Parts: sequence; structure tokens; C-alpha cells
Amino acid sequence: MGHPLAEFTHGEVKKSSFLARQKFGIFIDGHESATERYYPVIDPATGLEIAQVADASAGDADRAIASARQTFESDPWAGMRPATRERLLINLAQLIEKHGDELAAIETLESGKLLGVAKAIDVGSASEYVRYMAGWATKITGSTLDLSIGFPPGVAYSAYTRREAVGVVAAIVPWNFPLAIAIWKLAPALACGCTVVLKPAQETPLTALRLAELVMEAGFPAGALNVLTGSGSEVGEALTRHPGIDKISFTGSTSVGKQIAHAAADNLSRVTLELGGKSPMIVMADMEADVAAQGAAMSIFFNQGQVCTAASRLFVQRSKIDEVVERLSTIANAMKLGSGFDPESQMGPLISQRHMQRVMAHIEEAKQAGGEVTAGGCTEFDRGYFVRPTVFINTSAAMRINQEEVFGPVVTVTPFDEAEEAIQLANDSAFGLAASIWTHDLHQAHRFIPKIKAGMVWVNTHNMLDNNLPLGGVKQSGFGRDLGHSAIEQFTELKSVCIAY
Ligand code: TAP
Repeated sequence: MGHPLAEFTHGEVKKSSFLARQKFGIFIDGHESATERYYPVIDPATGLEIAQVADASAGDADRAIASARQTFESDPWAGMRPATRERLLINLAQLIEKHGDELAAIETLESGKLLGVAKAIDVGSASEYVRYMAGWATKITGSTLDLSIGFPPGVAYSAYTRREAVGVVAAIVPWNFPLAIAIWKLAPALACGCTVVLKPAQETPLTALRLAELVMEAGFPAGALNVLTGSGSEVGEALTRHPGIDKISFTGSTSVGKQIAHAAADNLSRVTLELGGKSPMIVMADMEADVAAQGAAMSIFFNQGQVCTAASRLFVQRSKIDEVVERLSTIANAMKLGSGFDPESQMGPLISQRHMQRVMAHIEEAKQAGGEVTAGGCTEFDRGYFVRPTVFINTSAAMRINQEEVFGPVVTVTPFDEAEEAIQLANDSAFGLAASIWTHDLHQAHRFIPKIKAGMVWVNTHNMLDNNLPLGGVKQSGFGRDLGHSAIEQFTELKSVCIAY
């Protein structure tokens, strides 16, 4: 069967028998089942409906958690050798690679992102991360410890620590990198022997559902991954308040992160919160204006600016600022917006009409407050949710556009004189996710790194993530880390063992 959106998507969706189904139930205990309530998923490039997806209830959360608990506590999963978990994860990585084009097309259709980005970043990094975590499955270790206990006389002690799976995990993820961020939770959780209930964002449920099918095809037991599509305020909150959840791994906004921290408190569920950002990029005068402008454009306009670490505050040393603003504005004005399926497009739509209106409200308020637009500042097309890449000058640190996360293709550019002033400006934020400094002066860069309040600092680059590099924030950007070995710590508990002999 063809798909009604096929004409807008260069035929990519026609290749997916998954998308041709157009109606998706709830994925619990290894299979999808019909439900009473559904909601529409919208293509942000056209505003048209893509599919109907289950609107899960609190009762569905109970069933999903029961399935995950049953699987966690019984064989084959409970007693599975680490090498077998490794093998299953490698199977999954291979399946993601095999179905990479389909997954990327689904991702572009539901999130609007460029197909090239979906292929290279979302799908490419997802399979790489599953492979990376497959490697960790057999290398989860504790330590041996020397003890000094002196009683009773003549007794000696041997002690060690074990890292054990934390249990049933609620993974709640946003819409900006739906597959990749789901995998950031799922792969380490499975490597550690946990089971997972995944709640994707309402806007982007489809890759999560396809992923659940692939997890089963890879040979994981039913209940290892359950997927609850539906609203955060209903099924998301039911998950976070549920006593059957041992660990909540959340990526999303700071306001929802705070609600989740409160909800988790009653059960003392373990929580990791990867939250919003307002990341600064600092350009010293010794950096070439072209390099700085290209770097800034990549750092704020990539994925329509819907990136947690996006460099939304650009600080440039005064003698270079005019040149950088001029070149950055030229790049922004030349960018071609369009469907993520169009190979000519350099930027896709924002995720939803509501989000586009939110971003435009920020832009209008900043204009009213005296901010001057040197590029963009407006929407484009009468269909879909497109906002032109926007550059502001003449804004003040106190303005909302410099304090709140816009999560769109909007950057403010501010001058500074001395490096110390740049550090002060960069740290003048409730957030602390990431930052970058651009300079050829290594002394300058090394002095900057410890002074900046952020979970990640880049030098002469920005937004560069790696499977081996922990990612997370300080201040209102949350706590805990995804990626790298930190992810193993996230999904395990330390048990101390003391043996008298
Ligand atoms: P949110 O609105 O916070 O939503 C994230 C997820 O939480 C969605 O699945 C959402 O469901 C769910 N949710 C909403 N209310 C909930 C509740 N009361 N209880 C439990 N779950 C609830 O974020 P978003 O708009 O999807 O994503 C953008 C945000 O994510 C930005 O702030 C961005 O910076 C942040 N982000 C951070 C990182 C890192 S690594 N720090 C990475 C990517 C994104 P619904 O879809 O139904 O609302």
C-alpha cells in the first residue's frame, strides 16, 4: 500500500512496510497490541498526518512495568551470561545498520530533520553506540579492597565490590534526536542486564516502535524493551511515580526534569536528568572570522537549533565582532530551507506548530526589547513549521532570549573586551550544559577550561559528541551522565561484599 505522504518525501516512505501500516498499538511484552485511544503523528514539513499511534494510559504503564519486572527477575534474562548479552547487542547493531535507510526515513518524516543527518547522526551513531555498549557488557567490574577490621582476633577479611543491574528502567526521551537518545538509555541498560520501559516524545514515537521490533528480532526476551507512546503528563508521569521503577533516565527540558525529580522522590527511584542548555561559544580575536562564523553557524543552526548543546550565545572579542556578524549573517541568509527529504535543503522545519510559535514569540519579544536582527527573524513557507536562521545583535544578558532556552535556530552575538569578561558572560546563565572557546592560544584555552561552569567544554569545535565522552550538565542542566563508562554507573548499583575467614 502507498502512503499519502509519499509525494512529499521523494518516495522514501514508500519503501517502508512499517510506515505503510499507518496505525500503531502499544508495544508490551514483546508484541504490539491494539488500544482504545490513538493520537495523530504529524509531519512537521507539511503539517499532514503521518500515522495514528496509541495514546497509552496509566494502566498500560502498569502492564509494561510488570512485563519488564518479570523479565528482569527470571531466566533467561536474569541468569544470562554477559557474553550472551554482548552477542544480542551486536545482533541489534547489525539490524539497525541493515534497516538504517528505513529508520532514517522514519526519523526524517516524524521529526523533519535532514535525511543526511538522520542517516549519519541519528542512525549511524545509534548502531555505533550499541556496538560500543556491547563491548562493555563483558567488562563490568568491581574492585578488590583491603580492610583494616581488627576483630575478633585471628579473623581475616576479604572484600570486594560488585556492579549489579539497577533493575527496571523508565527511559523518557525528547523529540530532537529520538532514536539516538533512546539508544543512549537502552544500550547501556541492556548491557548491564536491566530491562526498559521507553516513553518517546509524543511528536516522535515511530522510530521507538520500529526499534522495539528490532530488539525482539535481535533475540532479546519479551519484556526487555516495552514502548509506551502517549503524553508525558499522563503515561510519562505514571511511569515516574510508579514504585516498580528502579531508575528513571530522563532527557528533556529543565521544567519537566524538575517535575520528574519530585515524582521520583517518593519512591527514592534513582534518577539521571539530562536537561536544557544555553551554551556559550567564545571567539577570541586571534581566531579567523571565517572559521568562527562557519563554526558558529554549525553550532546553532544544525538540526534547526534543536540541540541541547547548541551555541545560542555567541561572544566575540570586540575587534572581530563586525566581521564575524557579517559572515555569520551571510551564511544564515543563504541557507535553503525545505523538506528534510530534499537533498538541496540545508535546514528542515521545527518539530511542531506549537514549538514554531514559541520560537517566534522569543524572536518578537527580543525585537521589541531592542534586539536587532541581522538575518532571519521570520517564518518561511505557508505550509510546515519553518523558521529562518536568525542572528541577533544588540541584546543584553538580562533579556529572556539570553536567559531561556529557545531551542531553535536563533543566536545572539555579544562583544567582550577581556577574556575574564567573556568567562563572566558565559557563566551568567542558569544552565551549565556545554561551552566552547575558539582561539589559537593554548594558554588561553587551558585557563578557560576550569573556570567555565559546564559539563562539557570544547576548544575550536562545538557539538562534537562521542560514545566514549560522557555527556551531561551542571546547574539547571541536570545531573548524571549519558555515554562513556558513566552510562554503566548510571544503570548499576554497587554492592559491597565482606567475607570473614
Ligand atoms: P520535554 O517537554 O521535557 O519532554 C521530554 C519527554 O518528557 C517527552 O517524552 C515528554 O512527553 C515527557 N514528559 C513531559 N511531561 C512529563 C511528566 N510530567 N512526566 C514524565 N514525562 C514527561 O522536552 P522536549 O521538548 O521533548 O525536548 C527538548 C528539551 O530536551 C530541551 O530542553 C533540550 O535541551 C533537552 N535535551 C537535553 C539533552 C541533554 S543531553 N541534556 C539532549 C537532548 C534534549 P510529551 O512528548 O508527551 O510531552
